[in-house]
This record gives sequence, structure tokens and C-alpha cells, in this order.
Amino acid sequence: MKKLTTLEEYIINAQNKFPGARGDLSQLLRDIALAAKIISREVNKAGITNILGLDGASNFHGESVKKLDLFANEQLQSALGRSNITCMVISEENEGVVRLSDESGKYIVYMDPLDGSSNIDISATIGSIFSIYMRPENKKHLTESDALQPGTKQVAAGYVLYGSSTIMAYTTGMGVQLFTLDPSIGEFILSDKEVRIPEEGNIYSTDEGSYIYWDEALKKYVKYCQAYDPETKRPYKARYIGCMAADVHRTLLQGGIFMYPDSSKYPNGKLRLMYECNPLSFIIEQAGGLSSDGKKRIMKIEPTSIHECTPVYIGSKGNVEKLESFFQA
Ligand code: FBP
Repeated sequence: MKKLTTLEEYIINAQNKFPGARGDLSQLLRDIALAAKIISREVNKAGITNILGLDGASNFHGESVKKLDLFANEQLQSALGRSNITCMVISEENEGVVRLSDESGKYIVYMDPLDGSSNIDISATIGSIFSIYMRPENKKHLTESDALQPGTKQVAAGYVLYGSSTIMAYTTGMGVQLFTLDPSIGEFILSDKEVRIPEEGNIYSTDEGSYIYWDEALKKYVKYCQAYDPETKRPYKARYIGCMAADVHRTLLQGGIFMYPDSSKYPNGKLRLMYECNPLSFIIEQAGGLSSDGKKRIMKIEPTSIHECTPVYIGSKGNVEKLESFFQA
């Protein structure tokens, strides 16, 4: 019988590798896992608990908010508020920073509580995404600008997928681990260790319905993916779940590229740098892949606002480099 390793055990073993560690980051990951279990339970019975559909309100992005968006936001914020470890939370659902624990906590957490909202009412895969930074040292009262740190400064990041099974993936800069929730025992169990993304893949993932809004370089790259050339396993397959966390998870396991470009419809792209693109870039880079805005590394972008967007091209090294070559041409 294969020895099962729970998330709890894995976190403690990893922490023990750092004799000086106080266990704060470990507790933070546990808090996020607890919220994920509660959200997973709600998602799994969403059709019969009146939690589907719109809440009726719009958020400050001008998007109509789903009831599950708010539920997930509340669950994650209350879990992060359990221990005095998080000083500030920046959420897709809150316009400004949310201050926790009289600001004495040492971590800043960015989150997209419910990613892929358009999939909620059709019971397709949705996710939660998180990104963790240290607070600046020797600073008592923090401002929003203290949360504006490049992705290279992340101390941990990850996502949870609520799909055919509930999966939690995270990195603390020591590779990528995947855990699968066993609802019968309420435990996340280690299911994949030190995951590596394939060097090259034959899957491209983007909303092709937006083709007319794209610039020529991207149109040429997608034509390249669709061209017939068995030697380079083309034409590639097109796959698009409509939930970035899920599309990037497939890309992590099967290789290829996920793209959400800037376009005449979204001049800066649609996806958020700090709580969608940076955390998923940290995961993919830790697995040996690349993440770019078409020209430079996503994690090198110096953020100027907590909700800013960026074009994103993320996935296998070979595919992202090929994409970038079309932008340089
Ligand atoms: P939400 O976080 O509001 O769900 O928005 C992000 C997202 O749903 C991504 O997960 C997904 O990749 C993208 O938007 C889908 O956008 P579109 O509907 O334009 O294809």
C-alpha cells in the first residue's frame, strides 16, 4: 500500500528543512487549504444550495458578481484572518487593500477567490489563485504601494481547482507539488511531487473568438499552430476551458501554451498581473516553463497598481520562445 502523505505532513517536513523557520508560512498555507475545502464543499453541491447565479451587485471592475465569488472571498479572508500572520489581503473582489490582524502580520496575500466565474453556472472547472509576499521590513504602517512588488519577490504561490476532483498546487520556490482532496477524510493528499512541464507541447489555448481584435503577430503564430507539419506535431490541438487556473494546470501537465493577449478589445489584456499572472507564472517557472507578456518575463514586471492587467503567454519553454519569436519578427 503506497504511503499517503497529507498536505499537513508535507508542509511540516518542508518547514523542518529550515531550522530557523517559525512556521508562519506553513500556517498560512494551512489556512488557505482550509478555505479551499469549504469552497470545494459548496461548489460540489452548488446546484442545490441556491449559490449559483448572480448576487445582483457589480464589483468595481464593472463586472456582475456571482454569489460564489463572494462566498469564496469571504471564506478565504476569514481563514486568513484566523492567525496573526497576514497583514494585508488584496482580492479581485475588493477595490482597496483589506487590512488584517492589526497589520502586525508579516505576509501580504493577493488572491483571485474564484477564477473562471463564467464557468460557475455550467458546473465547469473553476479555481482560486493566491500569491504571497513578505511585508517590507521596519515599516509599521503599510500602504497600498508596499504591496506593489514584482513577481520575483513572491515567497509562495498556488491555485486550487474545483473540477472533477479538487486539487491544490503550490510552490515556495522549491518546485511544484500537487495535492488532491479526499473528501471522505477531508485531507489533501500529495498526488504529484516536483512536477516538471514538458519542454514542448502540441496544445495551444486561447479564446479564438477574439481573433479579429488581435495584432498580426499573434494571428501569424496561431496560423503556425494550425499549419500541417507532422515533424513538429502540427497542427496543434486547441483547448480552452475559460478558467485560467484550469487551462494553466492542463498546460503544466501536458505542455503547450496558454495565451490571453492584449488586443483592441483589451488594450492591456484582461488577466490581472498580481493575482492571476504572477502566481501562475511562479508555478510554471518552478516547473521549468516560461511566462511572458510577449516581450519580457511576467515576473519581472514592476507593478503600478494592485488590479493592473497584462497580456500573458505561459507554458512550455519551446512554445513560449516560438511565440516570442513572432513578436520579435
Ligand atoms: P475571473 O477571475 O473574473 O473569472 O476572470 C478571469 C477569467 O475567467 C480567466 O480565468 C479566464 O482565462 C478568462 O477570464 C476567460 O475570459 P474570456 O471569457 O474572455 O475568454
